[in-house]
Amino acid sequence: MRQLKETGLTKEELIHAFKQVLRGRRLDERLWQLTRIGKTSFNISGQGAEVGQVAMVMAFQPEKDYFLPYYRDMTACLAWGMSSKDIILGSFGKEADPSSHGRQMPNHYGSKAHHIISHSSPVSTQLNVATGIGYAALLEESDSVTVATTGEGSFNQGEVAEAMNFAAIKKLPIIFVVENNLWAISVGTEEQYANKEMADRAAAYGFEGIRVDGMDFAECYLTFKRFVDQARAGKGPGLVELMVSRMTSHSSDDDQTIYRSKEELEEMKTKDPLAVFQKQLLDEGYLTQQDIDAMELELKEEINQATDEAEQMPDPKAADILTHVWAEQ
Ligand SMILES: Cc1ncc(C[n+]2csc(CCOP(=O)(O)OP(=O)(O)O)c2C)c(N)n1
Repeated sequence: MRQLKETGLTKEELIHAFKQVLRGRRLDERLWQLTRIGKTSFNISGQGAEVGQVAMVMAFQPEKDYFLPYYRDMTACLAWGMSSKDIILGSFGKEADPSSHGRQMPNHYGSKAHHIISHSSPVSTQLNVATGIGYAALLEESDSVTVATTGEGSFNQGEVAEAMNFAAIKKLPIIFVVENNLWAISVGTEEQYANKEMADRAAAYGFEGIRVDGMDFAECYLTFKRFVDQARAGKGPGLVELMVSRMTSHSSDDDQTIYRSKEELEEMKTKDPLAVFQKQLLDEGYLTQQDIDAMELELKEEINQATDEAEQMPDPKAADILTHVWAEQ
């Protein structure tokens, strides 16, 4: 694993990165609790992908770049600028939910203020929208870069080929990201694809693809930084395959112990990216256990307050259900 000093990031930036990872994990745990006690209807979780997601976001400039996340990207959306309360408002489906004012399913993150574009439920369609945004950047001579994420199962959708091909032809400033957690609901990789790596597919379109270990913060950050710099300089798209794990069931509606072996689930616990990143920061002298305890306390208070405030906000009115669904003319 690469050392954190290789990133060139300051101590403050690395501590900030860890806090975003921890915030993502603790907030997701809260979202699960809310489904279990019947206060919310659904959760789909990015536990096991947080370190790769934060490293990815730190290579972009959220004030000018565009992010098209998929449903496991809560931690990435927090790192991009959304707040814990923004996320919980979406889980409760409140009118103040910035993603869709409670019209969409939870976990379909969006925030106009933050250049985060909410995705449709048919998987991977956000990649084509990203290509459109990248094409607009080219026509407008803007130096913004667009990033779109998806899962490895979803990466087999036909429209992904169209998005990547057009992006390559026009040398669009887009980073395509596959978060490969080895499972598409209950379907393992041997039934999803026959090529070795998802990253290999980029070469077929004429651009570079690379696979990175989503537990290695420095490697992820430096890879994204290189791709983003290239894209911003007009050198075209890149593909990053982030190897992550799915530490939970697919969603709050299934039970992964039915289709994953006990051994696999036990082994995964030893590869928790939060624990790995925390240990690295302790070992390399960026944090003490005391710092982490204080951060835990602060996040607990933040998440408790965000939950209470979000729960008390008004629900959407039935009579207004068709507003915010289409663009106003
Ligand atoms: C076009 C389409 N087909 C099927 C589904 C149902 N579906 C939702 S998530 C999912 C699995 C996606 O797996 P993967 O891309 O590996 O992402 P992961 O959930 O593992 O992160 C499926 C089949 C859908 N939403 N859209």
